[in-house]
Amino acid sequence: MARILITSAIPYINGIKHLGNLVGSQLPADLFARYMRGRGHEVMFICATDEHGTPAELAAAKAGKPVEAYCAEMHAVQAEIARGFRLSFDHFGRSSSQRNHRLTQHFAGKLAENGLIREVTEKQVYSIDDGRFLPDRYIEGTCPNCGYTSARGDQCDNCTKQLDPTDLIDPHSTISGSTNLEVRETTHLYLMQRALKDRIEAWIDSKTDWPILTTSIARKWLHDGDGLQDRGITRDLHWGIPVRKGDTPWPGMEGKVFYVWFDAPIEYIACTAEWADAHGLEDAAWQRWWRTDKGADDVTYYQFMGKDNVPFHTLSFPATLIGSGEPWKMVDYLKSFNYLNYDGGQFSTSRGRGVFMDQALSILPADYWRWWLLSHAPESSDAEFTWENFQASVNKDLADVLGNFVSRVTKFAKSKFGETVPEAGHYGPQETALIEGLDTRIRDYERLMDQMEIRKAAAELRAIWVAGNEYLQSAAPWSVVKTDPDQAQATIRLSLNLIRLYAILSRPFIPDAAWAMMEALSSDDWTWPKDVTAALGALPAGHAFAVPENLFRKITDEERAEWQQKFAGTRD
Ligand code: B3M
Ligand code: ZN
Repeated sequence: MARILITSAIPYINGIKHLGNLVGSQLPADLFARYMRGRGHEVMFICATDEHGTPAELAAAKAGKPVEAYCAEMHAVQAEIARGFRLSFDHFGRSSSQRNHRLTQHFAGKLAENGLIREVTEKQVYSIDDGRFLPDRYIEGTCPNCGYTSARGDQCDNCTKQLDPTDLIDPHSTISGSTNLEVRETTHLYLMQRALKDRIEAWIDSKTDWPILTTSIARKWLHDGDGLQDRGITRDLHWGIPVRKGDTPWPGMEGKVFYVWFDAPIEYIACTAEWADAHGLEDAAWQRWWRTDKGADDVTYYQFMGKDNVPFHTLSFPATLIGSGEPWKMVDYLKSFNYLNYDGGQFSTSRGRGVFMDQALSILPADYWRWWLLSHAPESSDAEFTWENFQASVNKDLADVLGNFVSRVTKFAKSKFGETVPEAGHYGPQETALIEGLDTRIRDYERLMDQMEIRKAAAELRAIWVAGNEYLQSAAPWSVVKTDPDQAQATIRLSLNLIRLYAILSRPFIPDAAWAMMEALSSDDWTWPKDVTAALGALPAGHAFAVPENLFRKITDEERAEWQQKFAGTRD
């Protein structure tokens, strides 16, 4: 039994995520966690809400709520939706937790102790009416180059000229509209990543089995332009983790907080500590996942994220961990994803274009979405959600192939032989061939799942469902029963056992349907089928079963058209 640590990129607190966000981190991480548990390994699966930064502050202000209350509320909303999608986190934490405050301050203290922090004084725009410094994108004014009146502090969207906020004519705050702005000096902490470049590079070079998508992004950031830059890790904001050196104050840093991207990945560790706290466990319980001097040397750590998050996980977070000089567990395998597009364009949170997680669950159960998203995961390139494709995939794979098999077998069995596994007959050449074929396919499925080749694993699982259908079609117990009832009983005995096998294999993708199949077979034996012959004998003759409700329904053309219309854009 191995020990597997899995983290999903932690979603920002402001707003509900769309399906593209879901398939880029949380959902594939869940698939992998469920699979590894199914194989009998010890799994720790961690996710949280990413609660700091200006977007959280502004969203709270827009909602007319104090930021703490807003975050608490949105955390509960996101946790509920995660449960709806059956995301099986061991803990869904919060980056605003006291655990993360203490750990983030601890790391900053260690980095300073090791001479890896320097102070930089810079000029920034301060809004007197808002009582805060304004990040570049919260300042707008007239472009000195083209006269466009809504140019942002960092760039003019009209003529694309790179700007400095002080270049703008008639600048104003986009938060309050105030023009009462002035330039003030402010001092920030910089993490000296350049000093760690060689060690980070050597570490990335050692990851020869990582996907190209991951390593190419990391190498680009190491080498492009001037190479890896030192990075500001503090901000002049009210909401965030106060800047401290471990548990002592940091002179000159009063009133400042850590930059959200500094504390967010540290939350992976802090969240595991939150998990331990929630279960009344000692620190040793989380440290054995994270400290190589406390048991984590035999942990294999997998991270899941969208490609835009890769630089932070291959450079910045490793710089924090390496720079601390402490024996923290580093990621062993980083699985990154391209983007999922929506119906000929992009998902857009601001314009409400595409399907958002809450809306998805309001129209169909989690398994329908899980199956489509995972079997079309944007791995080697961007992928696209279309309603036609979604309808076809649900109707064919789930309803026609899997659902139909379960329903045909159980209904026929019940009508001819009653509600127990029939006992007569023997397995012949057809059954032997089926078992051999399944054995090969199941080993392939395991290999693909181990390698996190998600689309290919989904295709293999579907092929395993198809093999059952083809067997049933050719064994044709509904006609054989008239001439050789014993043979028909053997076919049905095998097919009922096959449903249980499908429940186990399908569970990482479609956990609710898997549960319904297992329940119908009055079994609770989820043992992974190492030996297919033995697995197909798990339900003995005389074992009771029931006909389950239809596992999947079909999506009609009318529904497809209606949903296409409904999610085309402009959500409130
Ligand atoms: N919250 C960005 C995102 O949700 C960011 C990830 C943090 S992972 C430590 O895409
Ligand atoms: Zn311009």
